[in-house]
Amino acid sequence: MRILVLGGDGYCGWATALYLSKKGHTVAIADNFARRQWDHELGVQTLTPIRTLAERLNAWQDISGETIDLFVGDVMEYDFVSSVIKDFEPDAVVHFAEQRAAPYSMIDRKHAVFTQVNNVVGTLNLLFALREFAPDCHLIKLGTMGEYGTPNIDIEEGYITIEHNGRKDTVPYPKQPGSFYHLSKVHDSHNIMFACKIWKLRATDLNQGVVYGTMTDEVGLSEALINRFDYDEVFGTVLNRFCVQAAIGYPLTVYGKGGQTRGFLDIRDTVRCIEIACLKPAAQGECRVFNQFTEHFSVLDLAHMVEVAGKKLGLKVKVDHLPDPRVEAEEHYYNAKHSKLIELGLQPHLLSDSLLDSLMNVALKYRDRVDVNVMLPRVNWRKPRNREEHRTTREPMPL
Ligand code: NAD
Ligand code: USQ
Repeated sequence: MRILVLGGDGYCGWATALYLSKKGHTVAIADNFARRQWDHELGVQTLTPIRTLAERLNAWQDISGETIDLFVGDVMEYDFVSSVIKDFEPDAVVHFAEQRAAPYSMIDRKHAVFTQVNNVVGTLNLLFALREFAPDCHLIKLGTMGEYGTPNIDIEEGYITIEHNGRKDTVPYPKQPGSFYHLSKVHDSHNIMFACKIWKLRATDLNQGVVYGTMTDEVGLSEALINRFDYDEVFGTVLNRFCVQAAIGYPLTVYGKGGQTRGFLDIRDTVRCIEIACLKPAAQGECRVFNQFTEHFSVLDLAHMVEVAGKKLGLKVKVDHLPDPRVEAEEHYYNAKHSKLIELGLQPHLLSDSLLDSLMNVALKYRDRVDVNVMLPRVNWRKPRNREEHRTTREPMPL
């Protein structure tokens, strides 16, 4: 297949582009390197020393003999998106190219507005470009499990059948997201659903859980192909952060009680889920939704698992409870369905198997690069920064 990966310089996108290329698909990447710019803005860097995209693509060509085409540009520019679709003529577009950190979207007004404009406008441009130049192309869009929030009932895959005043209907599952970032994904989902209905586009909205790990078979082939591993308070996700904290003897930063429960998956399953979605496309006019995670854990479960794994490696791991900088339920019911990808052939990598090799060892290997100043949360959901605070020091925001 001809597969276009938007956001292919990022964490999920890079691993996916290599995986699909290795599988024999013709792959192209589009990216505007915004993510590298946000790292500069925040004064943070990935634990792993990632190379420039040009260097990585050359290394991939040398190692695999496969070429991945590169389009540099911003999906917020319609001319860019439409020209890529026209030039590359994809069978499938995998759309990762969004601002994806909840804390980044909660820094202040400017970051909230940027996140929603970047994400919603990029996706809208893509929908219009597909309608005009590639109406049969399958859109595979990365959404998030956080779109649903933490309702006190079971979470279905995208839609729920309800009976109301004696009548029955199947409707989109209610959304109660917990940040302006997560809200941007809800807006995207509605726009995609609407475009499929009116223009008969085909789309798969993947409500992905929190991804962990950095190694895939392809990324592991050479140091030159290494993927991002973020651990800072804005872009670092919880399990990746805990592993880095354990590797340097920093107390694990559990926010609040730690009963916050989320769906998680190994990055090796992310790339496989994308391939499954590509190979088994949605029908014309269909907007299907898959919940893309393999297991769920509470934050405290993860902290204890890291504690045990650390002990085996001779590390002294302490678990700390910080006041929660987010507004979220710290104890709640959580039961989300996630059977559709399994039914289509996904064989999950479970956390217990992969934690030590894939995560702790990477964290230990690069621990000399860790900046301890980026561990404490400074972004506060209750108190967005004002202009003065935005020109900030590295001091934690007062809670
Ligand atoms: P990332 O920040 O590592 O990668 C995103 C990439 O998109 C970056 O390379 C960035 O430069 C690019 N990009 C952003 N805006 C762009 C624009 N306007 N034009 C062109 N390129 C642009 O993020 P990631 O962790 O790889 O996440 C990818 C997608 O998966 C996101 O949509 C995210 O919401 C979703 N997701 C991620 C996770 C996770 O745990 N990482 C979990 C669930 C869903
Ligand atoms: N948390 C801690 N300590 C930390 C970091 C986080 O207790 O040091 C807690 C948070 O309060 C939250 C949970 O861990 O309750 C998850 O936080 P996270 O930063 O790992 O993940 P989140 O903000 O939800 O965002 C990440 C990705 C995002 C993706 C989402 C999937 O950054 O792109 O959409 O996971 S989901 O959570 O399913 O919505």
